[in-house]
Amino acid sequence: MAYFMTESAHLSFIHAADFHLGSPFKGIGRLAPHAASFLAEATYKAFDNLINEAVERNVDFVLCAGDLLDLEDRNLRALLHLRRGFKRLQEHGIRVYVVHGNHDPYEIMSKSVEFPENVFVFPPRQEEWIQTFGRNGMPVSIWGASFKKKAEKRNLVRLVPALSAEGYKIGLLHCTVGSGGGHDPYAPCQVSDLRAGRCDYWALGHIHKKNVVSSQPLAVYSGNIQGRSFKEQGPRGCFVVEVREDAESSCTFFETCVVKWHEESVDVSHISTLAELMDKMYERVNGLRAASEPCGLICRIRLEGICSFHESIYANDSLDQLTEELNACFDNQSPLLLVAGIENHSIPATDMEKRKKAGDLVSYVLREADRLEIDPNKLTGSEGPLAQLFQNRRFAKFGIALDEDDAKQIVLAAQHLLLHLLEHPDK
Ligand SMILES: [Mn+2]
Repeated sequence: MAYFMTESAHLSFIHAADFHLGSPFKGIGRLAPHAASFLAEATYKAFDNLINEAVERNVDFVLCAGDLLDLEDRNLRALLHLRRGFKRLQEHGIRVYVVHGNHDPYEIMSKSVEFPENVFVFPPRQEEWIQTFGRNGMPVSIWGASFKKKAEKRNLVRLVPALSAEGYKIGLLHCTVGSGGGHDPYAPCQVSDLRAGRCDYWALGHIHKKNVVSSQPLAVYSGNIQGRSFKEQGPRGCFVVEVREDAESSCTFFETCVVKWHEESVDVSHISTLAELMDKMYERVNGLRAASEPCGLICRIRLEGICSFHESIYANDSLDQLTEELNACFDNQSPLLLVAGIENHSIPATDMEKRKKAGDLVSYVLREADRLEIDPNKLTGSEGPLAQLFQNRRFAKFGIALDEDDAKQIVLAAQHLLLHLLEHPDK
């Protein structure tokens, strides 16, 4: 396929970030060999897609906004693959500008790899703008600053050189704008800093979800090129930016990922058996698979609604067996389809209010559960029923906190399970 530059564009470049080359996928448990090998290649293939796109579009340069790989993994293949991709760009006369982030800090990266000559890596302190030109001779100035170490505390935006720069100005940074939404708040800054920062385009990395932080000037997170867990659902890729002679710019997203993560809700209200549920899930997953092609899909199913066959869901690890069966239906298919699990959030059809009034032991227990004070802090505190889980060091790493709604859901699910166990002690 050939791409043609918009006629009026005097400059075009790709902005990408957070490749995390070679890093593992999370939250999918044990995998069949074909799935495991496909996923082991996913970040590399997404990176190859990015390089192909740059070559086909014949852009002027590629901006890489940090976390190109996870140095913690000490993955030599990832380093070599990165260098090979950049060499391919060199063969096509495409320049590369790089800053390093918390996963590939400058101090370690600069000792680990020698990039080809078309690659310019911004050090942690860059005093001057780098001058270059677009294809039609349009002057461009680029400035960036790498993380020196993992925990970068500086507000890097404030380091923009005070000296004036020529032409279209680009800032390249790995940083946290605002609160960071759950990412480590390294290199913190505010939108107001970016606005004051004398750039026409801020190419940002670190936040994995694509986001246009500001439109005037343009400040953009391109997101990561390949999602690696259910926290990173949907399409992943980068932006191609085209700039007109009057410095007016447009940015277009394109996908690079080879597999997408997706959680699908299935309403069980109009289903009465596990076999019907199986058919409905198959149909739904098959539709999702077709829609995401040529990209693969890792999905998780969330059962919702009022369920008339709750008993069978609890019995004999039904959900694990349904998951296995679904995966068997799509086994060895290309592109990859993987059902990572089925989560039950449905409510049993039993009339709980009526059941609570029956006057027997079960109804007494259910009423006692109703009287529980639902305070998330008490549930997770040192005396609470979830204390052991929340004090576990490995669990604590995930930084999960319960709000009141979560606490209510947990108590409600416990009531349903309790009802099931008391009425069917043999299952
Ligand atoms: Mn980062």
